[in-house]
Amino acid sequence: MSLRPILILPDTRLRLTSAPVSGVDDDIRALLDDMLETMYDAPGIGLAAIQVGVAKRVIVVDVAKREGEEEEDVKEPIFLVNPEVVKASEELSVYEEGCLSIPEYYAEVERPERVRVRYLDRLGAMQEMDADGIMATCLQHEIDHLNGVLFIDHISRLKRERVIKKFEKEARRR
Ligand code: GNR
Ligand code: NI
Repeated sequence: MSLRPILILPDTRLRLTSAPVSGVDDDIRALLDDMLETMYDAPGIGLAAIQVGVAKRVIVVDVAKREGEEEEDVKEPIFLVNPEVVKASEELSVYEEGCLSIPEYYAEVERPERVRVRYLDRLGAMQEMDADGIMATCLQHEIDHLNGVLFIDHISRLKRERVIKKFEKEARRR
């Protein structure tokens, strides 16, 4: 297992459409393990493969509560290959989102409150999961990444252009 560097806005690879995975083999499992380690290290609650420069339809999430210090080690990782939203509620909800590829910027995004997601697990078996709350938000945020979509695409154009300009300026300084 190893940590991989996370791509930061305005890296153009974040706008790629990731390709479906043809089968879950040991290489994909190694990628999933590196992604999980990278996500926990960041720390974050989700990560898409394109955020470490790999344009494959692979995500990891762990939204387990970590309120007390004692619960720091409670890990509930979920590995999703070729995830798709097969059903979304009409009811919407608003969450304050952030993204490891847009560090230290947060904004409210409105999305379906509940989703059903179909995916392959780390053994390649087809699964379906119903999610709500932060899990539903996180899954939609990650699946967006697979389509080159960032959470700032769901906010006002004024705010989006402002944050993109800020990160372009940062990138020029580095
Ligand atoms: O760590 C993350 N937190 C988060 C908070 C609200 C909504 C979505 C997320 S996902 C984000 C990690 C990330 O960038 N995943 O792509
Ligand atoms: Ni993100």
